[in-house]
Amino acid sequence: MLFRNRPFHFLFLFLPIVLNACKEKIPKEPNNIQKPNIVFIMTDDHAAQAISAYGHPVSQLAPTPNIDRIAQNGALFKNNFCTNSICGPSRAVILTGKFSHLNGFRMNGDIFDGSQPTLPKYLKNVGYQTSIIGKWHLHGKPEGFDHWRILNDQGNYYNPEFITENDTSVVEGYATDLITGMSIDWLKNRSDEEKKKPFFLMVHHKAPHRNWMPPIRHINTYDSIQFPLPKSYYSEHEDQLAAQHQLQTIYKDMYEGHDLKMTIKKGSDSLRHNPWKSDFERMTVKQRTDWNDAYRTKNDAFHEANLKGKDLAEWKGQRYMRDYMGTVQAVDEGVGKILDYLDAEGLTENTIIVYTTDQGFYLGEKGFFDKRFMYEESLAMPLLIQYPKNISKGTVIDALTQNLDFAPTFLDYAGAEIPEKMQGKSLKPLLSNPENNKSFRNAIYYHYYDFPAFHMVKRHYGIRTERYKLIHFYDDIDEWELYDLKTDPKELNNLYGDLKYAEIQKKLLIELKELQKNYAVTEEEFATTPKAQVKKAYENFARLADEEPNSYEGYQYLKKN
Ligand code: SGN
Ligand code: CA
Repeated sequence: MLFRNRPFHFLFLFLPIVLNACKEKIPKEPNNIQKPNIVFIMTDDHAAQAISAYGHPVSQLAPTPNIDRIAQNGALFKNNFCTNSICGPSRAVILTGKFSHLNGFRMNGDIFDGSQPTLPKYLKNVGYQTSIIGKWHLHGKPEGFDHWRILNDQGNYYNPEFITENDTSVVEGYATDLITGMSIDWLKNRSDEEKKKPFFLMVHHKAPHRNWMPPIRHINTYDSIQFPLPKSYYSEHEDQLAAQHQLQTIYKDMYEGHDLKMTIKKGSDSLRHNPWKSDFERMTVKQRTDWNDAYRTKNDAFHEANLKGKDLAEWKGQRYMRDYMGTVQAVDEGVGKILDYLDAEGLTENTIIVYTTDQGFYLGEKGFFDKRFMYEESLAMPLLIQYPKNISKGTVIDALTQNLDFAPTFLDYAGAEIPEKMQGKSLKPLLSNPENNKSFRNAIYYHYYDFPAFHMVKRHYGIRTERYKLIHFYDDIDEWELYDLKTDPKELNNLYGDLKYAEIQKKLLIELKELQKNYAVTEEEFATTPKAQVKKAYENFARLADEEPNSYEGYQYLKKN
């Protein structure tokens, strides 16, 4: 597990760690207003394209009626974005209200400095009872929580290990159902004394993260659905050098056993390339039998069909979508259970309920799975919030918002002071009056660092305004990309250097510099990786794929270079 999540951790020791955040003081405040409870439900890698409230065609074939309830009862954010599209960093931004370069957690594998002021600590100080259940992934013990029960590292879909203050133990069951159950139990078991306090509960699912293992009850749910694959499924990434070098193309880089659950031959349940066996070996005999029974017929049909070329690539896309949507279904059911519980207990009126995910995700756009790029699908972060006291039903927010804004928002609702060092803005004024959309924010800033690492997406930073996006890939290569999201929403046409856009390009560059200045980004943030290390990383991935001729992570790149 360690290797999977931090394969090149040792490469980054040269990066400076910014720890100035620790100096801040957390103010004490009187608890004199009726503070709302907060239930913050966050999944891992849930694309907006797979939430029916967002209206994407794919999601209409696999609707999420319970998640949608939150948008119906409250607000849906159409332009919410992360600052750094990867798990740990997004979580660190949410906890601190600061960009990665100030909270010190730039990429997976970093260690979160838990001594710095965080949202749960601030909330605790104004009288909240705080709890986190599920994925943590920041390494080290959660601080500022009265109660925590976290998944070990990335966590597993079946019979995951949970860590508490006292021990680490395997809990039998399906992760999404377990996390939902534990969250409701925590709410139920609050003592009378505790019930006098408002609560802040973070429900953090593993799903729908790779390797997309649905609960048994949903393995076959979408078998008869043909999901439309994006037009860009076979994109060759013209004028997009970093995209040409990535290793997250569904039909090239997915492991056929581990990711796609393909078997070695007809009649067999043995998986093809499966470098991380523990995901399957940890199942009970009964789970494994039910699992095999659910996949066998469709795997055998695949062998019968003897698909090649594009037919095979499309089959892989369908298998991916069906498994992904199966994991999403369990999340949606879990959200429904939590909403029902709050309704039944009469808690809905005074509870802010949030549904979000740590960053966006690709469902075949540009051929991709995973995230990391500043392109729309992975930059976007679904966000739905209900709070009947303050948010009108069916509110739609168009303003440019970010995960950076979550902590200030909750503190604002809790009646606490928003610390000056937090870099986000409270969303409360937007939620109570969406007319404030226009003046909220002109542009957002983004910076991704996790290279070389899984999927080999090069470091980059950039700016996105309502209409344009400018990106600079500065590590290993030195390439700029410019998109006009109005004429090219799928970002297939890189306009950088196009004379017609010269003025816009110039203006964006100035705005980008301005953002960096305002957000206190220093030169140190643009460290690059020595070529030899990059090469070694590609070789490493090629070796991983070597065991299987049909999946060739790393090969495409090595052939070209
Ligand atoms: C694992 C996944 C990668 C994924 C990273 C980061 N491989 O390493 O595909 O990009 O996590 O994901 S897996 O086969 O081990 O699942 S993150 O959400 O934690 O940032
Ligand atoms: Ca994630």
